[in-house]
Amino acid sequence: MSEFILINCPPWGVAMPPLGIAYLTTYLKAKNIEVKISDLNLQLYQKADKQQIDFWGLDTINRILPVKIAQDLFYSFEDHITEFIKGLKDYRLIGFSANNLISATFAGMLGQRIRELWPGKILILGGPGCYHSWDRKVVPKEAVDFFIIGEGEEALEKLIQVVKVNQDILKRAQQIPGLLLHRNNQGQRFYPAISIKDLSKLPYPTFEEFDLKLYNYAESYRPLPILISRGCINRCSYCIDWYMSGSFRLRKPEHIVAEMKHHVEHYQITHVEFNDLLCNGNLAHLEQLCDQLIEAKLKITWISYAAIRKDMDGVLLAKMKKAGCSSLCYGIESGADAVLKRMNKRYVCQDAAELIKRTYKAGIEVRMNIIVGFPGETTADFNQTLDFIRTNKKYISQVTNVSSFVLMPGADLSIYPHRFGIVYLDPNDLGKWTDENGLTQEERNNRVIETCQVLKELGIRNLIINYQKQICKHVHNLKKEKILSQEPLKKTILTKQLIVEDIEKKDRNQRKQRVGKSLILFSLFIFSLIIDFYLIFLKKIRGSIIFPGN
Ligand code: B12
Ligand code: SF4
Repeated sequence: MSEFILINCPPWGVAMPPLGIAYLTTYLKAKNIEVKISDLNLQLYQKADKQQIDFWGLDTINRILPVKIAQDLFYSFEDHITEFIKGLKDYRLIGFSANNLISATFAGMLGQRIRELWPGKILILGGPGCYHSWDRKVVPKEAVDFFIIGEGEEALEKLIQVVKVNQDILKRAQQIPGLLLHRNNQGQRFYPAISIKDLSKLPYPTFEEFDLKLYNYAESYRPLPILISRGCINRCSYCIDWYMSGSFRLRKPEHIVAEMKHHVEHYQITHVEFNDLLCNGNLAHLEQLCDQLIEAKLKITWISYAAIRKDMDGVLLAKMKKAGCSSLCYGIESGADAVLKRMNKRYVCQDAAELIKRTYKAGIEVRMNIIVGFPGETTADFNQTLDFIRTNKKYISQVTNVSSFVLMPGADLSIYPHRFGIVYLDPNDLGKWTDENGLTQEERNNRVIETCQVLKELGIRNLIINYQKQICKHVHNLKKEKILSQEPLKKTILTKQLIVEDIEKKDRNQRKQRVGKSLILFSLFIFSLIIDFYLIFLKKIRGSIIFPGN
């Protein structure tokens, strides 16, 4: 029996197995380390009643009330969780995987319960949900011994080796790049993990530990997730993914094709979803991949996110279609060039319009995402977005995500709010901000509603709507059903305060660094002036600088 277990914490998608844990288990297996997995997310989802299902609703995963939602989720499944914890008795090391702030909070609560029962267990937390310092603050000290920040394969392997040796665990663990002490952190020096250079050397996930029958969109659509790359080539001002995912790296096409072949042969799948941030970061690579997929004659279709690129021509798109690409979701985000510029997008609306037309003509379904209420977005800009949809409706099959803009801590917009005209209305609430035009959350919500109405009128599908009122409605529903825990909201507010403090601290540090640099430059300038004057003086009294006396 294995001594190690990895647990996928809710809420997360349930239509496909979690790729993070899948990568970790296959990697460890290749290193002869046996690890168990448990998808608690899926287990709770399967037990959920009509009201509880709401916790997995895409639009409930919002930063505004993460602690509250995690508490409600935890307490409403308490009996099942208690039983689940009993089953963890024999594991020495328990790893939680958290994809967002709610699941990180949930993992913290789970860790606390486990600690009460078995104080000696080694508890760790990894995944995007604990990447940032402000996210980690929702996890109590006693709940987790270590965080693993960023890619987990190498750090987890090293930690398990240390645990196996069972000597000086704390001392040795803190040397591991990517590992951060939490419970016993007394000023540890953290060494960030270096992104894995050659992704083709990582064994691809084989999903042997998962019961794949349990994950499904529908009987006819049973995809598996894969990655053809990690990282992103772009640097959008509102985004945190590009730096969380490390530098942009690609897997060799033959390695990707081998993975797809494996899935077809072992699981008879006919669909794959690329979980990449974008599939068209490197067009030459994408073309090679398509060539090899066509040659492999896999009866498989795939979908992916993609960025708007002027240089993505019809020939490549036709090849992608032939290679099985059935749908591309473009993060177009706005129909106004002024807004795209603020977003640091590398295209103008015309480029987006032309690319979706080419995509449609190649027979690939076009999906897109939209953000409304971006700082600085005027009513005229917003109307341009609606016009963009109207003008291009023929080509758009789905607007996957309509979001009211959310300030993500860590994004350029949050670090440099003044550059984007952002004014915080309440220092305790990051959700409350306005811009130079006085844009309110109500207006942002109204723009979401208006967009959805236009989509409805045009007959364009819309999958996810993110706006803040949804959250209130969700909490209100829970209150009505009396499953809302009685915990005060204090902790939520505290989290937001910590987020604000963190950003302010970061800002202060950056200011200090800037002042330091300016001081050094100024001193160098003064020093060079002194030398100049000295040389002039020397020349005056001796006639020459180099050969005195000449
Ligand atoms: C694909 C994807 C989805 C898919 C998921 C499908 C699926 N089941 O696989 C879909 C479209 C459903 C989705 C939905 C959402 N997503 Co999403 N998604 C992603 C994306 C692009 C990739 C995830 C992935 O597969 N990564 C590949 C694997 C290999 O990487 P990984 O999971 O990070 O795991 C590695 C490390 O983190 C670490 N690790 C992970 N777990 C553990 C555990 C331990 C113990 C250790 C040691 C290490 C470790 O090691 C792993 C291997 O290196 C990420 C972006 C990103 N950069 O991560 C966003 C992301 C995770 N999603 C995010 C969000 C917000 C959402 C939504 C809420 C969006 C929305 N409102 O619509 C929903 C929520 C879904 C739900 N119902 O719960 C955020 C989370 C932000 C945060 N920190 O809070 C991210 C980071 C993107 C973002 N910045 O907005 N998403
Ligand atoms: S293209 Fe997408 S993942 Fe890349 S920086 Fe922009 S928003 Fe982030």
